[in-house]
Amino acid sequence: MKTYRIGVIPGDGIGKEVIPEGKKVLEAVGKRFGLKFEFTDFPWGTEYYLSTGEMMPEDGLDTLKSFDAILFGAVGDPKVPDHITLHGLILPIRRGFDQYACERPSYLYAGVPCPLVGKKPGEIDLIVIRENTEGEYAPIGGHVYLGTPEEVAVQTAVFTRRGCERVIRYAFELARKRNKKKLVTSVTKSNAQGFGMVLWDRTFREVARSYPDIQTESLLVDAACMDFVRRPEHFDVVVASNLFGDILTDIGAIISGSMGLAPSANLNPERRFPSMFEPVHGSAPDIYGKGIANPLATILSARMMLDFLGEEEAARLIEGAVRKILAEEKIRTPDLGGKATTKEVGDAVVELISQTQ
Ligand code: GGG
Repeated sequence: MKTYRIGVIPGDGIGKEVIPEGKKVLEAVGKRFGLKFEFTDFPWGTEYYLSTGEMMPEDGLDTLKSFDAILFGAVGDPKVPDHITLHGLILPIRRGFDQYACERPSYLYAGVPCPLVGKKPGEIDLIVIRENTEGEYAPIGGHVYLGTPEEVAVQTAVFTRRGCERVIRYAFELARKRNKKKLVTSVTKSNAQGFGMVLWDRTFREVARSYPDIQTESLLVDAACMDFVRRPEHFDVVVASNLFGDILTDIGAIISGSMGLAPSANLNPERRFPSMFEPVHGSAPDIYGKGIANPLATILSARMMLDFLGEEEAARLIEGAVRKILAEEKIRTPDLGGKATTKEVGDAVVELISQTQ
């Protein structure tokens, strides 16, 4: 029996509620395909920080290195400032394991209410590739005269030719593989950010020359946000910096029905390190503890994990079960207008997976 070792970090808030559903679904699909998932849970996150002073142990990356993949929930808790929790857990993993390509698909499933008028199922079908290791998230900067009227804060965005080139190339390869509109849209704000983002734009044009079969366009981020709402059906593969990719994918999630349906894959495409799979949503302290968080973003992230591990058939089974549940419009959490609990939705996916011939 093929065994996959999965490091699991539920993290904070609803991360702790949705991750058990993701594991449950992986186990169910494993039974169907003769796959064994050995899960190792790590209690890292804000509670861990409050008792130890760090979000994860110093040797956390060494511990995770030997796993085949990482399943991550969410990070963030009102008890601790977000920049501490984010920079203490998730960002060091993304950077430390060189997970430079973050795939974030947005798809409008049948049965899911769309806030945009007149959109049909499948009409929104785009994928944002978010640069995941540098850009505006680089931990470079500082304060002087902290807390005084003279306080100064400097925050530096980092764009390297290598960093831009590899993520842009990844986007082009994906557009070829998807074989849909064969369009790659690059998003920057190079009229204002005249150094780093000009380097990005130039690199985009250079890489594009190697892909004559793929159409290209470059948009400023404000225009891209507008078009995500006005004509999302236009897009295929979108490649953007760390911050812009993050912002665009919240729009992508909400126009396709809910943050609770948006999965992501933080990939080290060369497979030198484990890749990490997580819902796009955060820890949602406003609903944590009610048992109503939508687990489908996590379940679809588990599906992306299986795809990356080469278990395409198992991945398709999860995708099919999710599609069916959404299309039936019966069992759904409140974000989609239903009354089901997190566990009930997870159970429904498991049941479908177990029954499907
Ligand atoms: N599951 C993703 C998560 O916990 N996100 C919290 C967050 O605010 N992340 C910021 C980011 O990914 O840039």
